[in-house]
Amino acid sequence: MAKSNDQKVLSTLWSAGCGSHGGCGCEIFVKNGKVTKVEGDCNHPWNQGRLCAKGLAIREYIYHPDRVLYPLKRVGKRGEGKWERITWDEAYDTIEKKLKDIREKHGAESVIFCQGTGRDIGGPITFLMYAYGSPNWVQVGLAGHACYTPRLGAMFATHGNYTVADCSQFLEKRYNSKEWTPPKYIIIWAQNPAAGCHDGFYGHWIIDCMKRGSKLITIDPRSTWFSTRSEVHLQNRPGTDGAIALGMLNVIINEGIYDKKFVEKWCYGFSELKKRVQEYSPEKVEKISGVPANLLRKAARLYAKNKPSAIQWGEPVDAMPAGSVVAQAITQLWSITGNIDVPGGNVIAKNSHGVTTYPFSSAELTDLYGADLVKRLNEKRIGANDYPMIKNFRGWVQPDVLIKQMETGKPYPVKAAWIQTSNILGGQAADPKRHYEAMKKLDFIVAVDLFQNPTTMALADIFLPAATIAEKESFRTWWQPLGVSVKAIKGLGAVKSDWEINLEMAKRLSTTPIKYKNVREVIDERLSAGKTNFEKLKAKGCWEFPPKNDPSRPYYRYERGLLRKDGKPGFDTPTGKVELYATKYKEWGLDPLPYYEEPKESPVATKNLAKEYPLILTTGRRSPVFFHSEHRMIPWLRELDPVPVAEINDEVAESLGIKNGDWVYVENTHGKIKMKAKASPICPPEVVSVPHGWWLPETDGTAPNLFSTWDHNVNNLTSMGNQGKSGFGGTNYRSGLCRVYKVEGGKE
Ligand SMILES: Nc1nc2c(c(=O)[nH]1)N[C@H]1C(S)=C(S)[C@@H](COP(=O)(O)OP(=O)(O)OC[C@H]3O[C@@H](n4cnc5c(=O)[nH]c(N)nc54)[C@H](O)[C@@H]3O)O[C@H]1N2
Ligand SMILES: Nc1nc2c(c(=O)[nH]1)N[C@H]1C(S)=C(S)[C@@H](COP(=O)(O)OP(=O)(O)OC[C@H]3O[C@@H](n4cnc5c(=O)[nH]c(N)nc54)[C@H](O)[C@@H]3O)O[C@H]1N2
Ligand SMILES: [Mo]
Repeated sequence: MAKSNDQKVLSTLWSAGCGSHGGCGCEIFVKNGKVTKVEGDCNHPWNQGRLCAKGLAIREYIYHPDRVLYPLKRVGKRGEGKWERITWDEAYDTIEKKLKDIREKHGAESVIFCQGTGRDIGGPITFLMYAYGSPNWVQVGLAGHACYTPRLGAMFATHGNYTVADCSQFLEKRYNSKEWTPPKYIIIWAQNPAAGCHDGFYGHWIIDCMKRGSKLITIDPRSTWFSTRSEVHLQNRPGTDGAIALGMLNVIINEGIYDKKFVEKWCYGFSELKKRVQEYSPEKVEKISGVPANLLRKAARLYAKNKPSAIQWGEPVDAMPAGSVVAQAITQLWSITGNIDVPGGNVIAKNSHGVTTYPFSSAELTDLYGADLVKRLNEKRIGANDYPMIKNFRGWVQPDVLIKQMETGKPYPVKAAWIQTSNILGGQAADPKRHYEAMKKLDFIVAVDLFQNPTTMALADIFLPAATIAEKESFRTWWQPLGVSVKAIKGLGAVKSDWEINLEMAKRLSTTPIKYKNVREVIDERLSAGKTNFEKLKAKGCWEFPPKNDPSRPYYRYERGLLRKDGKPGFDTPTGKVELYATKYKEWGLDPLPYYEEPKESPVATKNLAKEYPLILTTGRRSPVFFHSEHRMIPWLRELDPVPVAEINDEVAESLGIKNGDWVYVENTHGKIKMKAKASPICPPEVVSVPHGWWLPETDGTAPNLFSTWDHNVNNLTSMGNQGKSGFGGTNYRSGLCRVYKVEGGKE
């Protein structure tokens, strides 16, 4: 876009730098080996030249004076902040020796491999973990595994594949594609796509659809940019979305406005579902959720009667009591209306060209490391034996079980942690103090990051410096298109890419030989499943859509036999149909039909507590300029969002003597944190909305201050152990109780 004499490198943005769920095509401008600026690539079909503030600010991230550029060894006590620069050889040797000793004495399973959200890390971290022989791959402290996995699990069980609102993102000509049509209605459910890229979905796509006629329905306790442009806004009490979905199903089924042909031919268990939803009349749902029955009816009718229509949903669904059950109910809306894998409906999303980064499938794992390892992994994985859905769906540890196991040492002790791309204490974990106490006792902790943060300062013994996206080669298969990231500059200092680090460690720790000589060989082998390689993709501008008739291209794949291994028409489920009655849930000892479950802490469930803590706390409102706890040190971004802000209803604020801009405490039974109040009608009277991941990199990083994380991280008000029956959901990230009052003196 901009005229420049600098060398222009096309690439695909992902971590590290912009943070984000990534995938934007970008132009990295380079002069004398230095990045001068980053812009969006107009030719990339996903972002079409646009780039978020985090992407535009990557230069400030790469050259930030606080970036750690050399491996460090802790020389003082944990948290003292005393570090010594070491060579990579010393770092690798130390880690190799420690981890081998631990494996010998306690078994490989006693080492946990910890990541944060997707980013660019799933591939390298599982690769290393399996090479070492541990089954314990985890987002530490992500209570109830409340991000994405509950929704994925529900979709896997009910229709065998993931779906997403169809904004033409799977077609290279995008909005001009002949086979695509815009959704008539888009329901934006528990998500604010104006604030961030969500699981490979961009907010501006919705605006592009609106320009082409799409209308909106929003389901969100707060007002958002989208809700104010919606025909219907269902402003529910946080955590009651399961009831909303069941109420909408009730209306659609009882009024006979579902897609009868689709249900008859492609759905299993309709009569059982019909019976179940009778328990959820709109009037009953009004009592639970606060949403007027007639508004609920209106939303259900608009969605069902206008085909095609789509639903786009967010993380609060995962964090509901029984997240996988709420997700199941929502999937049934697009199923019974026949809005699945149709243009403008909920389209099935697959990894482009069938290329996967992670998790390596059991078949691949067996080829790589042998059948014994795979068998042993499943036996030892933390939480897998407690929760059949954890065992049978994805290779994660159950984090609520993990924290107990770290504390008790039962059934076996956790001895060490490899933390890569996660700020456990400063953003990810519920109840970070509990995690701090438990992890402080581990024998050995490695952190791979780019900056010191509360977790690395408090816990790490060795800090390994990772490369930014401009300093490494990588690839991206997450939904589509297939993309590669190109190394635009030489890494600063001694930084290495996550793949480089993990490949080297895997070679040292694996019990069987690792065949890859370098990272490029790993990347090319992964890409070979798509009959392409790194250089070919780079030459094409860094991205490519799958060829015609590839199963990863839409639409109507269930009719064309492109979803099942046996090549027969139908869905990839035991019955070959969309399972409204989920036989897999039944097999796992769960209710095969959806139901409503009240949050564990709420004005209804804990009436007495609500007298003391009368407001409902919902946390984790995304900021468009930060990715979780990242970016607080980046000047351009911090200027746009300088302090943590609690949104509170203006009339409630007035009644509490709180003015816009006052410093307030948000407090509950777990503790209190400090935020600046934003008094406005954004939140309804009963709700307070607080962002997560706040720490102040400009303050003292050593313990006990740890960059002020105890003062501002809202997770100090959350807890572990509220998971649903499946092991998923049921946390209090998105609905708990609190009170708010002014900080005396009003100062920071
Ligand atoms: N209260 C509350 N808490 C929440 C949430 C909420 O809604 N409310 N949301 C939860 C959710 S959904 C999630 S997914 C988690 C996310 O939690 P995390 O993914 O752990 O997010 P961050 O806290 O930003 O920590 C990421 C760390 O990785 C580093 N990093 C970034 N990119 C790279 C890279 O490429 N390589 C390496 N080696 N390091 C990198 C960053 O510098 C940072 O220190 O937080 C959860 N926490
Ligand atoms: N810029 C940026 N983008 C991000 C992230 C980031 O940190 N920064 N994080 C990424 C990650 S890992 C994730 S998981 C996603 C998460 O993204 P989302 O979960 O979609 O988070 P938000 O975009 O904050 O939208 C949540 C919306 O749900 C509403 N909400 C809160 N509680 C409830 C409830 O009980 N019911 C309903 N119906 N609505 C509720 C909130 O008011 C808010 O408007 O974002 C991803 N994208
Ligand atoms: Mo997430």
